[in-house]
Amino acid sequence: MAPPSGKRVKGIQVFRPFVYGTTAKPFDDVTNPKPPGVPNEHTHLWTVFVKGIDDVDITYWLRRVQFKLHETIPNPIRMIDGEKGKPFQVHETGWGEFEITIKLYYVAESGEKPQTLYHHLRLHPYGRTEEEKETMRLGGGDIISWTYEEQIFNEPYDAFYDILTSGAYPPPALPGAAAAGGNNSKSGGKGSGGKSAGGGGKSKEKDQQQPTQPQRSEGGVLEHSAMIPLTNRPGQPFSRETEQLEIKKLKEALVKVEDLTKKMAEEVAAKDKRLQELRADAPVSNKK
Ligand code: SLL
Repeated sequence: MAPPSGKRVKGIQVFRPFVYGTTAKPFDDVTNPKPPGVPNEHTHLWTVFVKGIDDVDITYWLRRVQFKLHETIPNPIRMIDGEKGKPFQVHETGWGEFEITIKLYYVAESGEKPQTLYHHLRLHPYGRTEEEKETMRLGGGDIISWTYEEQIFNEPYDAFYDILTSGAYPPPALPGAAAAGGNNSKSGGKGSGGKSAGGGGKSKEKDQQQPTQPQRSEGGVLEHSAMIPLTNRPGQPFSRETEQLEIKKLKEALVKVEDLTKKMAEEVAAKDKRLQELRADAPVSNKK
């Protein structure tokens, strides 16, 4: 593809958050029966995806995504063209985990070459404890492996810079959202500022999974912006809230490490003292 005419905007970096990963669901006769035609040995239904944070549209910068699946899967190379506001995704069934190659193709105006990501399809939660394994499960038992990522456009071309910064606006309401009381009921219109109407109940720690009316996350992530939500909502674990929790965990871990280091140093000092005492007491002939 020919590079776009025009200049690059010097000294500017624009970033856009996005999420990629897999969600897998084991087949079972009650909640997830195997559809007809699915081979006997297949144990899971799974999805691999690339999407905007809080499900906002990313097709204004990402044009298509190629998912390269395992060779044992029929037609392993899947090219998915962007549809505004929809995730780029592939649904499959299978029995084994493997690495998926995800190639991102940017809009022509960007002049950017495609970029490749790698993602391990996770079908089985792992961890030392049940609790650790549980963090890989959503409420419905789905096994998730999701990654938050930021796409950086370094010194974008003029025309692409204009696309990226043409004004942020509220996203449409989620399908099935209550007509009134949603966080971002369809107010439409461009550039109506950062805040969204209150609405959605404050979510609790981590991703809580009670079935609720689908609502946008608190914090009003705008389309065409680099915002991330203030709080989580079911299925949307990447937010300032999560960030704060991670920071808290890191701080607590740091205190623990400092504590251990102090204790260790005390032990070493005590042992050293004991060694000096023993040396002092030892018969002269043993001294070197
Ligand atoms: C493993 N190295 O041994 C991996 C290979 C392959 C997964 C996993 C086949 C699906 C189909 C399938 O699930 N392949 O037949 O459509 O675990």
